[in-house]
Amino acid sequence: MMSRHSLLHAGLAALIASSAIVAAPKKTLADAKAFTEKAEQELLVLAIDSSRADWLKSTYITDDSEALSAKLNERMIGATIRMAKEAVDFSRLALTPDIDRKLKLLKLSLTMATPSDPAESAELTRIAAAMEGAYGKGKYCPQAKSECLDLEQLSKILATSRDPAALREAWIGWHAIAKPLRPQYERFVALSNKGSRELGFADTGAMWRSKYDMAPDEFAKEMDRLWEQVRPLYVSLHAYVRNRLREKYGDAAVPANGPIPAHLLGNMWAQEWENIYDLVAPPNADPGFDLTKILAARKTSAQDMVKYGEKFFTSLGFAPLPATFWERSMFTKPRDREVVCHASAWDVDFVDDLRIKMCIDTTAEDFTTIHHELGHNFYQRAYNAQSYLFRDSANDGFHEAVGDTIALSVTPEYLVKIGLLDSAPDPSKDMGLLMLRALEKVGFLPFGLLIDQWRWKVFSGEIKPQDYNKTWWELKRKYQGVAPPEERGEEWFDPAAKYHVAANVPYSRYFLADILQFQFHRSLAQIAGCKDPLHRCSIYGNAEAGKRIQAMLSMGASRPWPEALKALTGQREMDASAMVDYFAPLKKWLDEQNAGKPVGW
Ligand code: X8Z
Ligand code: ZN
Repeated sequence: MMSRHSLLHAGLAALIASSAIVAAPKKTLADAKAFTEKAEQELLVLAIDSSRADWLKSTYITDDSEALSAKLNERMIGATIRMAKEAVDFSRLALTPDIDRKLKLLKLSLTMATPSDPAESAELTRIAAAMEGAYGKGKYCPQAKSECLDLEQLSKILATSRDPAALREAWIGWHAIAKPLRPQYERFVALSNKGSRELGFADTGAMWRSKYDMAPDEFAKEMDRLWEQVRPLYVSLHAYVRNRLREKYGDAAVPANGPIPAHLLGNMWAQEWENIYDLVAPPNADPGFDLTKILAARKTSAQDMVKYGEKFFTSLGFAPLPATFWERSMFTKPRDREVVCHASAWDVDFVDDLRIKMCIDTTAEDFTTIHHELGHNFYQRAYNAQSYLFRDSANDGFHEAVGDTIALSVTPEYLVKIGLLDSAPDPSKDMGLLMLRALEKVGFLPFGLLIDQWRWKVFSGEIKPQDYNKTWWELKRKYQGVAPPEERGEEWFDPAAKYHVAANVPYSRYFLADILQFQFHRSLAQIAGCKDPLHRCSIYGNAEAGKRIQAMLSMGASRPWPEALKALTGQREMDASAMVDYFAPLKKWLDEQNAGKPVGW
């Protein structure tokens, strides 16, 4: 029989066993602060090691660089997950807003969570490194010729050839590189989902959607809302381009009211269409200049092109890039080793070790991409005084939008100012200028949306591995209105022929950036006092605009993104009306051209 005394003890013991909170010494706010500081210190060291190895792997792909980078990435991810789990201890405390936000960001900082099982964790990071490496090394070797073609060469064919057979061959040739990635991708999905679930997310897609200061489902709705704002613009452009392509390639090649064949749009993924400008240019509205030709005629080097980009930022009041940027960046494709050419911007020490990695070609397209990359670098440096967990953008769409916003200021008037153009075309050429921009920016919208539509469903299990390719093309057709150049069955794995799928980079950020950059541009043009149509406004040399950009960038991730957006634009909501306004004259013109012709697919 139990004495009263022991009964009491038994009760207490049960209580203690049922609640870890009571068993552990009570955590205080001071503990939370100390924990966060230590976590930031430790993670910074691990992240620097990981980014150094990642740089080596990306600029010199070998089995060893791949293995080392996978290992250091694994170490960093493992530590982040351990700390995110430990942070649960503080969840019942009333934390300061900063610590509360940091602990949330800790849990959200990964794009790939590894499972706690050590073998699975190692396997996942190795697969991730191997898939990116395979993409980087990808080549198409036409049997007829002895030389193999890399993505840059194949992309050049897509951009410049007007021979449907050559376009088709280059398209099919590149897409074959993704075929062997399918089993790895399938395993990657299973393992990364396992890691995400251990962290408390439904799956990896839900983890990605949780990064926007709102519930994951709400974010999906936000994407749909923005798409509905711009969809009519895309549909008008699509119909017009389809008609012009019918004139060029014939009615049999391009259907009157069906999807456009993906290999005819000037880009390997049909994601940006500016390379077919010559085929669709409004009659008599040619912008009057061709930046690619100007850069080539002047024998502009890759470094010169980057210098032009830097000069734009310094004209706004940003400090010049550090000497190490010029010493350590990779601007051109090395002749004697494999690299990941896909352009990227780095901040290796999270302070000032800024670099870009690009295989620059002397084209207008790469001129824009350079501005894009430098936008990342100037953002990274602007938030480097924040503590480690806040050294990131307001949301990832902001990171992608900064350089593009600057590139919107690359107007003819700006090119005249920097001596690349003799005189700016008069307003009669506006339709040509708008068309060129629309092919790039409006053409991109549905592509920016659909990649993660596919991946979210892959991660949630709604799309099964046996349907990977079929569902990919269903989404391409639904959103973009494009079709593959041939029947693409499940023997292919076309999604991984796109860098961000093979390298596991979330893509919704580019859709957001496409919209945000016009919102930023409209506000900045107003701050700079520009009274011209938006597409003729450049903020080059405007200190006031520079200050407002700096104010937003220097906040890093310290506050929810609506506050950062407000700092620059005064608005707290992402809003596509700036983009719609920018292209309004073109939309009117397109609809006139499309009158009486089929629209949609
Ligand atoms: O990946 C990029 C940048 C690096 S963050 C070059 N972009 C997307 C792509 O190439 O698919 C920029 C536009 C969209
Ligand atoms: Zn980017």
